[in-house]
Amino acid sequence: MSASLQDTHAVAAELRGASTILLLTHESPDGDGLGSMLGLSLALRAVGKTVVCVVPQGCPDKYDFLPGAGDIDSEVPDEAFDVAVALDCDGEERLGEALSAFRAAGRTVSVDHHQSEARFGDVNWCDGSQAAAGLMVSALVPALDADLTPDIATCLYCAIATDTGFFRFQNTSPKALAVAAELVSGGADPSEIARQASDQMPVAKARLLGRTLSSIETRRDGRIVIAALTVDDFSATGALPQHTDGIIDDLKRIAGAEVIVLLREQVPSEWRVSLRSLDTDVAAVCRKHGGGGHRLAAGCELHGTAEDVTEAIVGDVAAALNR
Ligand SMILES: [Mn+2]
Repeated sequence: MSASLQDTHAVAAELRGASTILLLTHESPDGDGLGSMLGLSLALRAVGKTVVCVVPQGCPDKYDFLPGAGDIDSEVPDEAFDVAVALDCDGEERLGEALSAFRAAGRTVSVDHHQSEARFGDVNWCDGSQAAAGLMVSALVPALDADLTPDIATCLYCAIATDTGFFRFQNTSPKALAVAAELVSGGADPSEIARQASDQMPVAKARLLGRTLSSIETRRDGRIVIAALTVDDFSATGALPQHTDGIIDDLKRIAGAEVIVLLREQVPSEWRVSLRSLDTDVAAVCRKHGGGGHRLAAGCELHGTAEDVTEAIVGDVAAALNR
């Protein structure tokens, strides 16, 4: 049996043995985290488990269409569950406010596909070769003896589609496409999921996108593109932090850009820095500043003026570009 299959069965065995299960994902949850969580919750409920899904900040509006999204709790529960599962979390601190509830469970499980170590559970299935956590949950569904329903297929298709940039990023593997095809056969609607999770945006986000595009600076003959959003940009547009989701991917469309740096000021002088690259290892740059992520998509948090933070990151990015 392959290592991955062994891990699938170890996680499935842990879930079968539980009667109450808490499902969690990372802070500022994305389509992969939410789709994986909701798809797994529907499969577990179908085989008789009591399941609670918690997102401390609540489900971002754009993912309201996912089946089961209305059942997500924003309150972190007091009771201890038999098993808690962290999905798509590259480190237990990524659970944010839900970390205490995770730790309080009888057994803990981590299912993750980031490159950095996510082995913080009693049972861990961490596989950096998987394009999305949704692919891993797609394997868990049959391992739990649950049927693939259209609702589960919708959640898992959304997970895989969003983490592969709707099948355009480098992680778009034959396996990602094959599993997505199975999910479409199982009732997922690719056109509707793309419309909900990617194409449409609230007007506040459109205004924020406008400000992002006007803030662009370039370095190294346009190979590095930098954009910054300040606290003022959010208050002037009425945009929420969740509205930055996907904006960095729009910046990747700039011709000649090899590394994109997006700075978001969370509170004055506290910056969330997101990096995307075509080839340069930006996870290494972010690890140097206490962050992490994937080789081509990573992030960290820094304190200071926009200028200081930009210089600190751009210096390291420029050095990595030359390597
Ligand atoms: Mn993911």
